[in-house]
Amino acid sequence: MAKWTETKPGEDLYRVLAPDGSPVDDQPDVDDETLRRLYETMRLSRVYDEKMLRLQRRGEISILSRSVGEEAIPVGSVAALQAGDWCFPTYRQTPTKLYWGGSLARAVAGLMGAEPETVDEHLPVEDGPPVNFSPVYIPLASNVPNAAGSAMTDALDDGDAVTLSYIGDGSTSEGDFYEGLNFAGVFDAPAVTVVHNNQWAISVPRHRQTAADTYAQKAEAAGIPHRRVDGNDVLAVHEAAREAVERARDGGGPMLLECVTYRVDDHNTADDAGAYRDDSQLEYWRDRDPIDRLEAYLLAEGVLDEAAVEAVEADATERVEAAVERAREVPTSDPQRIFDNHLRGDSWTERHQRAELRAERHGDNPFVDYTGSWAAADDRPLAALGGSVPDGDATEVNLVTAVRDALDGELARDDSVRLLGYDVGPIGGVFRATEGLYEEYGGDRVVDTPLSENGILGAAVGMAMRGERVVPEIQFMGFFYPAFGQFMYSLAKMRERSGGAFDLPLTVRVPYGGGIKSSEYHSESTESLFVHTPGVRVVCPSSPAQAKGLLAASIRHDDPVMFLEPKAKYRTQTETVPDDPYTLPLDEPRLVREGSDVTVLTWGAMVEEAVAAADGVAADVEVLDLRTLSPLPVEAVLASVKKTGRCVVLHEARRRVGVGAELSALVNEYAVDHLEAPIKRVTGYDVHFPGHQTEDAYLPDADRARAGIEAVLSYEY
Ligand SMILES: Cc1ncc(C[n+]2csc(CCOP(=O)(O)OP(=O)(O)O)c2C)c(N)n1
Ligand SMILES: [Mg+2]
Repeated sequence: MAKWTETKPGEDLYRVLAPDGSPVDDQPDVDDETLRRLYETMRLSRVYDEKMLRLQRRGEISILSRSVGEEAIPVGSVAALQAGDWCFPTYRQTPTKLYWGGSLARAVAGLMGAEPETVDEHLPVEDGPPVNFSPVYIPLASNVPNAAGSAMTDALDDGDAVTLSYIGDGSTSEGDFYEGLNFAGVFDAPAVTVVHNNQWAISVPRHRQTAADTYAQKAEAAGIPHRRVDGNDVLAVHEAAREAVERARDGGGPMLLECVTYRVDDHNTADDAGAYRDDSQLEYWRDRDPIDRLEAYLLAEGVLDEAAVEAVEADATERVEAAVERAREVPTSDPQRIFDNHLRGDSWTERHQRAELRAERHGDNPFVDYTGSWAAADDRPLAALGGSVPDGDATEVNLVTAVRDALDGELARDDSVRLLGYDVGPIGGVFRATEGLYEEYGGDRVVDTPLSENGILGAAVGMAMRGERVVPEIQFMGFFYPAFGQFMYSLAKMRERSGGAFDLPLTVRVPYGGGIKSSEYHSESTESLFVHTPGVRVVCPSSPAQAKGLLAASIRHDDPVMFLEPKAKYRTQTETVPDDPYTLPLDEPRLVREGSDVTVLTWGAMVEEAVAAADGVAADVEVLDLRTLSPLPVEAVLASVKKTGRCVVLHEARRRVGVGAELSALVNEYAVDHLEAPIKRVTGYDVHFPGHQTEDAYLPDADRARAGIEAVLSYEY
């Protein structure tokens, strides 16, 4: 197999110390205390990495990515921050947290696979680092849009924090990188992005990553100034980062630094670089080791002597050994921890699955509803669920106006509420759901963004991490797909992966569904993709009064919510809606119509069709508007079906592996004894949403719903 060879970096890099440790020009402008701290942190990181490798070889920790030979980049740059700033590292920048006094024992316990909650319990954080750290990012480049959002918060709120993020050379090929830079550029946000260029991305070298001369020049396209730095010279990295950070803090906007080093190590402990890399360069790079370089300078300048150097090493070794001992004392995580920090509240699903996990270990009957009976869990009658729309002054409005009024109400009552999206500003949204709000609240609260669904979600996550209550809009559900990266990696997972440290009080508004004779991709119903994902609540209103109360409740909730608006109903229905803000309870369905012969489970635009169908059959039809699709209101569903013995699920989305399939499976597992007929799904077909001439053939309506209800009613075993 041919092995790759990479070129040595050019001489255009900014450098303070020559490889032998002598100053290139003037004496560096760094005080002795900082010099010592830079040196001590790099040494600590090196000792830690060596120890972790030994633990990995012994099977005490799983896979490990080290920073050996590359310490100058994270250490030099993070040292440019000050208390209150923000740092978004990847797996390659462990030393960032070490510089700011992050706990070694917690880092080791994490590598040992302890769940974050167990670590918190047994190794509590006494004083967190004065710099704020996001969780370490594993999905490449996904931190960059979140960091942009964090920095946008300061740009929009006149804050004075600076946000620093890191990205590997290979990861600059990901869309998230450019989307994040572009947002930071447009909002002139105080974001400093460090490209940690170690010239390899696992086995792939630079020339397969880009045809550009440098990684730095990628910032050019986003209008962001950039600089290339010798990444093995911690003082050069530090000085360049300090300038960039100061500039950003002073309102100068974002900057990108490309710090060039070389990965002298394998990519991680599962990798063998010798298999694809010509190792002839290793000697050159080992001669340029960043710790040796700074050490030579410090010895020459008398900042440290030989005894002090030895003491630094001894101290690092002692600290790492002590941390390993403490981490070993953290007990193995309780399996129940896997359920922690997904959604707030007491859902049937979580309660049931927690109990199931416990019971399976004891060999209990797997068909048991482990939550106990409906009556035991909640003895309210179905009719009492879902809350009620309050009395008071009210106006007849359509659904899109109700959405707008809810947004208006929340913007007025809470300064941390901010709308974000494409066309949400002066034009008021393509459906006019934000009409007049830009004029009322200004462009810093009703924020038009670049055209990038993934960027919108990524920035919204970063803002939410900073405590903003963000309401991003994705223009059409059919154009949500580019945002799935941020949806899965950050939005749905941030609370869980941070052990509950970060809430994301985000409500993503997404107009969904067909029936408006639109063009391709403008009519999708992808709710099952969201419902399949843990960590997000999915809410879908069916009428103006429902939309206003549920949207306000979603915005006030601390979990991320996907708020699906049935756009076919935006202007076709009106209802008397209270003028003042109000909320309706999430996670509870609404009994639209009480009946005893058959249950129709439905939501959103299909509720109206279900009611029309029910009016047309000679039977007592119960219609449940589920309203929250994740977590599903399972108890109410089971209670209704147990009462009627028959069930139809009506939804607009495709059938296969849809929410109807899940409901059908739940009824089958926990209420099959009560069923007098198979469960019938009346849904869209398993095709791509058709063109507008044929959309009526695809979409379920009252007639198809009625046929389904009659089929179930007349079924005989
Ligand atoms: C989105 C995504 N794709 C793939 C991976 C698997 N992966 C982990 S590290 C890596 C290479 C990253 O290279 P680079 O950006 O240069 O960073 P380095 O590891 O060299 O610091 C890959 C492909 C991942 N973590 N995330
Ligand atoms: Mg790399």
